Amino acid sequence: MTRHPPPSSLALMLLLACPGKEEPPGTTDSGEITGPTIDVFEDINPDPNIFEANLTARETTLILGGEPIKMLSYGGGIPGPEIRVAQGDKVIIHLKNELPEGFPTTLHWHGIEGSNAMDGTPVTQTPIAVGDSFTYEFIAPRPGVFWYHPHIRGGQTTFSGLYAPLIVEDPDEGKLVEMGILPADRQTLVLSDVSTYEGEVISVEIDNAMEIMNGTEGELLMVNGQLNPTLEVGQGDGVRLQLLNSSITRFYRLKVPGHKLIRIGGEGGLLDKARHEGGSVRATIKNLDGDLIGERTVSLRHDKGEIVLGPAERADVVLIPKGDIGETIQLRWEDYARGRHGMWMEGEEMVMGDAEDDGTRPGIQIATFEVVAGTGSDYRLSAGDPILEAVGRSVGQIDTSGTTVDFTGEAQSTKLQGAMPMWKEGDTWLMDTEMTIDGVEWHPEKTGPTQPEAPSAKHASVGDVLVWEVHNTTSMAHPWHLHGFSYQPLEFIRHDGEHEEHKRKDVDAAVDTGSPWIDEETTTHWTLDYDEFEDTTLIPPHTSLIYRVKLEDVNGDGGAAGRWLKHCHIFQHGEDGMMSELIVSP
Ligand SMILES: [Cu+2]
Repeated sequence: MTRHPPPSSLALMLLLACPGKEEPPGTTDSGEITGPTIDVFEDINPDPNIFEANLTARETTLILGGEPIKMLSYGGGIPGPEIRVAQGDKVIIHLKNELPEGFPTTLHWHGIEGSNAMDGTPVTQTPIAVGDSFTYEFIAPRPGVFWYHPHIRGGQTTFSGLYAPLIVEDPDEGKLVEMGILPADRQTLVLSDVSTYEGEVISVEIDNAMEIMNGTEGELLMVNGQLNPTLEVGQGDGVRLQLLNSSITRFYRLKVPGHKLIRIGGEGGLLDKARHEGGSVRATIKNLDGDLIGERTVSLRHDKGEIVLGPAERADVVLIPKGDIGETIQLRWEDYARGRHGMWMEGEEMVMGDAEDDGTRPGIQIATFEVVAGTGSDYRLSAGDPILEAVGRSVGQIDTSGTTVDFTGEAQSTKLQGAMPMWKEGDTWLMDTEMTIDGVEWHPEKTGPTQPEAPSAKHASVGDVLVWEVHNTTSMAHPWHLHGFSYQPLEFIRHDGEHEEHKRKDVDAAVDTGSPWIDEETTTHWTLDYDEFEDTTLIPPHTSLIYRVKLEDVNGDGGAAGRWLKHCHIFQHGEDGMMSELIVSP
């Protein structure tokens, strides 16, 4: 089958960011280009349980591969400054918006629970105009790796550099390091990407159906704002890597050749036990009446010991470097079969399906670990070893007392839907993108907090326990994000029969035991065999995620009530309409 590039009449235009005033970066006497000025970011509050700081959103110049790029930043640095606090601390950030005209902004504290008025979205506040300031104040109730970014023009501004980690430490971390369970060395790795044209970040706010459908992936892959940085790791010591994918679209299948990454925690803090991700899972097959009719193996589309991070996902992992002093170890981006689409002609008809290279694009080395002299420790950790259990604790399961609300099944589930209608006018093929939740596009940015509620909003009350099914009816993976509450994933259900109409490589057929799953009127079920809290989860194509969430007022101040967004975190999908809200009554 021949695949043709889309016809040029489809207006595949990149609308480049308007060139503004040029601010050439500085140069040293030797002619070397020097980087930007980075603002001081320090705790100005003497109370040890309060972190308070000033933060300015403004333009900056990042030197990437020796070339200056005009970007947006928090305080001049890419990524922005890390906020690191203890569980239960109060965070106060005085944000000044010094972005260029056309960039009103908000700060969304991704994953933070219980402070609706501080959620930083267009349904909780009027965006901060250029030149204005706003003070955010909230409690960090749960340990974990979180982050912050704007929630208005979020795709463009995040692509342009507005992202930074927010890490909430578990009270037992120090003890776990002393016990030798966690490594003493700890590094935060912020993974992001960008594409530029003539020194400026390209526009991702483009009217191009295929680009919206696939999302924009930047050509330059950065770790902590650098191309392939070298990070030192001690021989014999483990290193704890706190990972954040702040890319607007790019999925990372992280691989360290010759090593297995061991996951110890992530979005909801530390896990009971260390674990390897990836490989395959055993699943049960049910017919449409719900009767068990068999078992099969389902590939997770990445190898054991790799970590997959969709946009906005985070992980806390341990790497135990092998090798002698002076040797280097690669951290690699590998492609993940996420259902990136392509188009081609079949006879007279334009058709769409998985891109031919979906999941098979060549990998890229994104960082280098250099083995240096260690501290003399002989650090060891294996999958299955206790983490929280080593201090007599466990993640536990959500308290199910209270009213249970059932958001599962055909009538009550939330459905992620995507369509790309194509039609021919004369000799020209035209197309449009419709990314929706429950069939409706919703754009909360347009009118701010007075925006009428989303047509597909769900309603519940503080204290309710929701069992919630989010059904991805599309043929690409979407990272689902719920604001304000962390949930516990329970089960994935693949709707096998839904694949009939989609043209794809049957990537799972090779590893499924039994017949390929296309055309089968069955569902395939697999459950999580460990407890965890998350706020962003990749939902594979034609699959439902079932999770349980308690709408707890964690800070006891009524802050759980309000309008909370829920959306796909591929920014262009959310902004095209794959966004809705959960409205929580007091
Ligand atoms: Cu999406």
